[in-house]
Amino acid sequence: MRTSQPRTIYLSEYRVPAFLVDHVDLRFELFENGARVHSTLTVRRNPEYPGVAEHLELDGDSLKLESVSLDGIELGADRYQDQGDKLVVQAVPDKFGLNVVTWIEPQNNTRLEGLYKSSGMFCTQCEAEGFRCITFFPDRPDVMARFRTRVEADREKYPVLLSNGNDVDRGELADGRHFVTWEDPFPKPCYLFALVAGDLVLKQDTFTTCSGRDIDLRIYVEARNAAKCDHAMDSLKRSMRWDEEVYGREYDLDIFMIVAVDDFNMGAMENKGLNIFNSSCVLASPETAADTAFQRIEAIVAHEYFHNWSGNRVTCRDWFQLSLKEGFTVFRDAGFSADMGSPTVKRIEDATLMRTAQFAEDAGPMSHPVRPSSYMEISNFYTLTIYEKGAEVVRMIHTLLGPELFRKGSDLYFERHDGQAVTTDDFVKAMEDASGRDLGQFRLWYEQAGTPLLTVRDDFDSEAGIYRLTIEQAIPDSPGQTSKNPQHIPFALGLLGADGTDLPLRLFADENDAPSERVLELTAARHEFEFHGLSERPVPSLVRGFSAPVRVDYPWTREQLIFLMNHDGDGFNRWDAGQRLAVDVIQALIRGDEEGVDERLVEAYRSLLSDPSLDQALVAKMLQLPSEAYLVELADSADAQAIHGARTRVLDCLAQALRGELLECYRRNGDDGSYQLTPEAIAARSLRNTALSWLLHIGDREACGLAQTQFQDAGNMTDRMGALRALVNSCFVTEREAALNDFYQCWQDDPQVVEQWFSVQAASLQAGTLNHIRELLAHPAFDWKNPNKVRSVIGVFAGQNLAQFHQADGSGYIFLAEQVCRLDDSNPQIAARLVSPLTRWRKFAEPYGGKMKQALASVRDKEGLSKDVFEIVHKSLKE
Ligand code: B3K
Ligand code: ZN
Repeated sequence: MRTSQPRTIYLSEYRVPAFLVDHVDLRFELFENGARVHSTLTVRRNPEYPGVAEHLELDGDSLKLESVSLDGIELGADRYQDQGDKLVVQAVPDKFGLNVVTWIEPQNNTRLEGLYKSSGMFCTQCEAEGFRCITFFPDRPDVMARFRTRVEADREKYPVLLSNGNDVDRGELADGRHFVTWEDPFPKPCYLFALVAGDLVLKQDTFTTCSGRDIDLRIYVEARNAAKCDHAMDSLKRSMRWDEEVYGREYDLDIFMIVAVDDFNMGAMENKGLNIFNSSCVLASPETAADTAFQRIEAIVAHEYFHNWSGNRVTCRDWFQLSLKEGFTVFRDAGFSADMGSPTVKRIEDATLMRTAQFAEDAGPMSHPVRPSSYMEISNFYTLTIYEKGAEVVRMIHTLLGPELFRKGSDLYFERHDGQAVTTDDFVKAMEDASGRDLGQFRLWYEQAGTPLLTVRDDFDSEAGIYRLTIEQAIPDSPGQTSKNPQHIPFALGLLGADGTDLPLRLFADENDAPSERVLELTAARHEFEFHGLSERPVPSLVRGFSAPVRVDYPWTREQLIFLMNHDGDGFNRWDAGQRLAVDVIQALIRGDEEGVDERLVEAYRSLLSDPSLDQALVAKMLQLPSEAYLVELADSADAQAIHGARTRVLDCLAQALRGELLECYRRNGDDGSYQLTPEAIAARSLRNTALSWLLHIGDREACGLAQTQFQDAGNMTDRMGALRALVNSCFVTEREAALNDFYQCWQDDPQVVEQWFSVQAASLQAGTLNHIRELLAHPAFDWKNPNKVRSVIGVFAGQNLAQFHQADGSGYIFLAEQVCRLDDSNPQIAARLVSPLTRWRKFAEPYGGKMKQALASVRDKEGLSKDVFEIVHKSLKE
């Protein structure tokens, strides 16, 4: 067990830095057995610091200190203390140059923070606190400096040497070594520093900015991936244009670089001018990547690019403000993706992620506000709350202000704070100042955790023609927060007449030209709204477009839901009505209230399948049954096997009843041989693969033949994987084994495809048994040091395979606890991510909950537990 508890850091303890660094001069000598880092800092006292700091304190982690010099004079050991995590230089003058030389071992760095090696190349990851693993430095985002970086390495092994900014010098050195010097003219916090050294090929393009400057765009990859860069490059160019058009933001350096690395803890990183990407988030070809991967790549390339303004030019004052850059940038990338594809589908995907995973986080032991007030390990706070709820909060500001005033606000924000490190409050203030709106109460969205619950009730006075809607809001308690205040919630509403059209929403009897949709602003615990001049009781369409990240409790009847599915003018709410209907049917089966599957659900799905005149992108989404994870989230005390059983029964029933329609849908959406990424083409692939999977789910022989043919002949990975997934989840054992073997034989040299091969098995009800998962861990292609492999087997099994993970004997939990402990030693960030399914133990019924808790306790008791896992496990076990 850990002997000391890690320290908690509080927002209330924030103080401006005592010293500022104007300039950083770095020299890296890279060798096979380590790297020597020479750092020269130009330091001065911060005039805004209250009081006088005698000593300079720099952060460090796992560094071997070789020397310290002040203004060119080497300091004796009596002038400084190397405390491991701090270097304290005593009695420093007001202004000075400090030179520090450290030795590090990138080749042994398995945490993948700081400087490390991946597939033979050197690369870095500094956010949030990785720079301190490279050299001693004030590692906090409000210290912004200009960096000059010289990289020296063996020329043959590392022909490409990169860092931030522009390359200003290069040359040969003795012993077959060479160097390149990079200079970044923009002051930046050290978390945006990056370095890459490797044997990489370059894919190049140009972008001409709105002011006519030519930007040199470069994607660096290993030679074997040279043919997989086109989609990322196109996405980058589209992002650059979009940010100019929608936000008026022009790129500011002459070069923009992206590098793909195989071993990476997360998706990608927005280092200034030198984005580093997880290979799986940048490389794609139609043969090797599915539609979802293409869309993810487009979104992540855009996200990292957009950070150049929202994050880099204007950065965070401290890590409590993380959502300042992440929430805003997710909001920006969501707008981009909506514009590039189907806005309704994008909204459905975002709302699904919120309602399934973020609401769960918000109701669990790690629940925290969008601007947290304390943390132990900042890496644990790169959460759905910071990113996705943070984006929803910005989206609500956009809804309240309207697009023009929002744009005025973002212009003001960028102009006012360019080159600064600021807070979420500064962001809201800019929005207020530009719009004249008071967002005082709205700020509670940043301060209060928990998902508001809106209880909506209505009645209709047929004589007076008045429809009354009462809305009450309540925000549940969360760790450290009780008795919360009502929040300012934009509530988009429509009312449908019996003919399915939107009725005018008259707030007073003689209101002319009343709109057919209104955004009601909720600010109190209870509101009552009256709508006049109605001749019939309307069907309400509530929180259209998921206008706020809230839960809604309204006593919908199944008739109303079917009506909304067919008629709601808001595409999102049509989808939502279908989801609510399916949830209602599944929950009735779980409770045992109903014997069989309601015929009306079957008929609703029959109409979806049979009417090609409907928006097929929306239909493709509507056909997806609510996920097991969502059903868990909706349950008070989740019985994993009962949830799985009921959902499976509904799927069986739909597939049996709609066999003819499914075969017809499959044929109608056949592959025309071209691979396009339009919403229509994506929908067609989704529809044919959904049809196939449903038919294989009920063991349909004819469909098994179709799947085998599709698997063999597919011209793209979406269809090949669709067929493989259907086979792997089916009862056709021989066919499934043959397809899995075939697939591996064909793609074993492509790590990104092998990851998909692992995932499809780890998620499978048939193939994903615990024994099989253990076999996958022993497979030669599995690699404990590669986060993508770990996620594709262990992460998928524990996070997506409800029925196999939640075994009543607790074997799935014990397995996960073992793997978390194993990974905790080599890569704590990944271990802390993986443990999360166990933290939800309170949500599950017995015997699951109790056994999950036991497994969690076994992780808590591990020797030398990392700070990352410590924080999560202790918070989850707290009474
Ligand atoms: N800013 C990075 C995430 C860094 C995570 C550090 N543990 C990627 C992004 O959100 O764009
Ligand atoms: Zn980001």
